[in-house]
Amino acid sequence: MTKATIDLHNSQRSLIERLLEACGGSYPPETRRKYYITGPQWTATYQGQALFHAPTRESVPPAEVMHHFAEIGIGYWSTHDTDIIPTEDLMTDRQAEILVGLKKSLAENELRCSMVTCETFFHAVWSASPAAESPEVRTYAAERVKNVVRIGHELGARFAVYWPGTLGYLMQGVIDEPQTLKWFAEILNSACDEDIRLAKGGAGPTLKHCLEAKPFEPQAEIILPTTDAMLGFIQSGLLAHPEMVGVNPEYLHELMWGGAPRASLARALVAGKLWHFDVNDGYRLKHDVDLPVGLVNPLDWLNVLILLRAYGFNGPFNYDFKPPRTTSNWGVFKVSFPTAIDRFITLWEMAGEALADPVIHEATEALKSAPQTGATHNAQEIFEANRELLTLHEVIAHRLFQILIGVHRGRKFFVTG
Ligand code: 3MF
Ligand code: MG
Ligand code: MG
Repeated sequence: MTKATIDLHNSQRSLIERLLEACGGSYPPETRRKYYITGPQWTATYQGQALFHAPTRESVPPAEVMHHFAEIGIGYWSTHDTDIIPTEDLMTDRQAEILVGLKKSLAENELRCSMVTCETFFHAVWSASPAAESPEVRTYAAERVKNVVRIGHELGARFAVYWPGTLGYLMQGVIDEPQTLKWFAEILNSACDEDIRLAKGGAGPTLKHCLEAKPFEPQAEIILPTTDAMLGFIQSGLLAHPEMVGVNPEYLHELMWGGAPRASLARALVAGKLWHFDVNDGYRLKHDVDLPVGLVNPLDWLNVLILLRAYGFNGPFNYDFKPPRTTSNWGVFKVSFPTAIDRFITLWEMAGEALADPVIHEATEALKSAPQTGATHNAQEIFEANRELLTLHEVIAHRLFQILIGVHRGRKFFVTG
């Protein structure tokens, strides 16, 4: 880069810093660190590439990512095996050396590794999925997930996540779906068995193994497309250790099939399987844009966090988003991560305010103590007894909007003319 370009970039950065300062509302790193927020290596190093998009950024090595996370106030780091170890070095002595270096960087930055995940979608070996017809591919897949479990213990992680994005097909009828599910279960069973073996050998408690669903992409049709499908799969009888396996829903993945994320989360909660949550934002029935949290559906996000707070889920919130490709490398750490975290914290605190809000509280209680007619066989009479009370649903929805825009804290709009 020429000196002129460097000067230009510096003056553009000053402008962005000044405008961000003018926005206000940012939290200090100590505050951010109080939330169970995990920063993925792959989010930080995402280069802006896509099927029709060339990269716009440089990749960022783990030690540098950790340094930025520490500065921002992100307390936890998550990673795929291949984000940190090239495929050809996995399960070799080189892997052990890399892990020593990573542990050092984690310690230097006072960061903890929360989650490890196995890349079973990118490399050509997965072109027919990890649960492919070829026995050797499946054996390799089992070795890879076992290795991820070992890496998890080595780095002190508590969670392992599996996103079987290639478990599906582009062309109808070419794979045997029930057989694929059985093969996939065998791979997960290997991971759990390895985990039990390590735990018995003194490696500490077993990890929480979490399945992540996405309805399409990279396959056209996915065999386990939703969090509900994952919950069904966990109880299918195919898993040797269903108690070790839960789910990692991703906010946008539920919207992509047209679901309501809050309802999907509720179903995982009542099943006792909501263990991990990928946070981001995007549009219903469209592709996986992975936008930063709260930029598309802030009201829905407020409601999601109300649900999670009400039912005691407080993380990990894994920042599985893609910093927009218009954002620079510098911007990823100066703007993308901090603003996404600050919006999350604000929404989380607002969710607390909603739960304590006297209007919502009184409305909810009133609905629950509706007049009882005793006419258990008379539909019309029961309905009439509630007729006016049910208007409260709209009052609650209105109040939630007011909380989102701060009316409950005295914010006023003066419309003139
Ligand atoms: C793809 C995803 C993945 C998974 C990751 C964790 C790259 O849409 O969401 O992110 O979250 O593989 O297992
Ligand atoms: Mg996604
Ligand atoms: Mg995800």
